Amino acid sequence: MPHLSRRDLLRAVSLAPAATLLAGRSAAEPPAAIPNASFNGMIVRQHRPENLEMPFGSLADWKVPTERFYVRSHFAVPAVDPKTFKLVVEGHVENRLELSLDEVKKLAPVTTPLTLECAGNGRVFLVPAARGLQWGHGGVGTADWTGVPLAAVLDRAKPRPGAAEVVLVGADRGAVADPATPGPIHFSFSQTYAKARRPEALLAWGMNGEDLTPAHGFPLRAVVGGWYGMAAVKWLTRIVVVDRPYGGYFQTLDYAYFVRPIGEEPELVPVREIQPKAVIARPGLNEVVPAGKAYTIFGAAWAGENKVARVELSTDGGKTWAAAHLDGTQKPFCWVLWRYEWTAPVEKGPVNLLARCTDEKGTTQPAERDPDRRSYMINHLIPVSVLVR
Ligand SMILES: Nc1nc2c(c(=O)[nH]1)N[C@H]1C(S)=C(S)[C@@H](COP(=O)(O)O)O[C@H]1N2
Ligand SMILES: [Mo]
Repeated sequence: MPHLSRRDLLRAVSLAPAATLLAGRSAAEPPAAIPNASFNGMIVRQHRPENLEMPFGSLADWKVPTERFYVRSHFAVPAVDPKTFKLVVEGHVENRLELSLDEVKKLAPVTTPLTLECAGNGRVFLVPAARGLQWGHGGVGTADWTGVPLAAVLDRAKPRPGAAEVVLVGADRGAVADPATPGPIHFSFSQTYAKARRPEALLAWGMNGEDLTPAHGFPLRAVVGGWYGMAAVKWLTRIVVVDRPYGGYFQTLDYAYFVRPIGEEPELVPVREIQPKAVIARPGLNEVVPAGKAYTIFGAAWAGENKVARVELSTDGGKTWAAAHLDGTQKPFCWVLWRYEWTAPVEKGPVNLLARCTDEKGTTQPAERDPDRRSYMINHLIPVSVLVR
């Protein structure tokens, strides 16, 4: 199995910007060399099933090309034949449906960019270490999605009064060891009925202008703008409308976190809305930055269902903050690229950089990790230490 150690990778992504800097180019340009051609420079977090991360230091454009878009799959990719494909819509509905792929595609298609982030993105930074795939910052990406609003399919199925949630079921299946399932189960996750009716809840067959690839859910998947990735069920073949909260494995025993209703015991609820977060793409960890010289700090920020109101940078480990410049492309449910023109100090030594995102509602990133979030929704401030030399 092709293998790239974390250290090799950090070296590859951190040396390249330094080299471009010396050549007089902006540090905001991506590293020229992509390591490990067989996986297109992706970090292999797991080989089977395939789980791939985009090295965040290679972030180049607002849209991530499909072959650079992270892959998060719990089970092997199922074979779904587009010719015999049926999307079944059932449960708490008047009209049980069985739609062919062509019938789905005929329902008022739209193309829109949406950012998808895995709820475990950034897990490698948790202290103490948490179970699960050890994602760095690259379990996130923005792509164009072509599909139909889930609401259009629901309308045809005519949900009955009292519809509470919409369960999406993938064709993939397997047994999970920890905590153990009673046998093989399908991947499934629900949306609230209100979210399922919103225009950013899509059933997509296209990604970046082409058919979905097998890894990203061919032939049909959900993409749910503003919600963490686990709601974006791939290889979608079944939709079940239910009249009560869904108790599926993945949203009770897996992607769930604690809330504390006042005066009550901590209670597990499903992970849903993406939290605000800014991530520095360049410089990379331990990158050498020339003393007294200009350096463009560059990254992305996103805030789920809310707009990114501002991104701030601290070059003194969080004592003082200054506004970063937000790039022109700002769309609902999408990340925004940002840059900060920094003059590195003349004194040599390590410097801690921090980026912080605040959304339009005034919610900002927490300085400390909240353990009630278990191993999900990771958006506390994570410093990037660089060497000024
Ligand atoms: N059927 C199915 N859908 C799934 C998953 C899965 O394992 N099976 N993983 C989910 C998770 S946790 C994430 S983060 C996104 C990742 O989508 P991507 O692989 O296209 O980036 O798919 C979601 N949809
Ligand atoms: Mo995920």
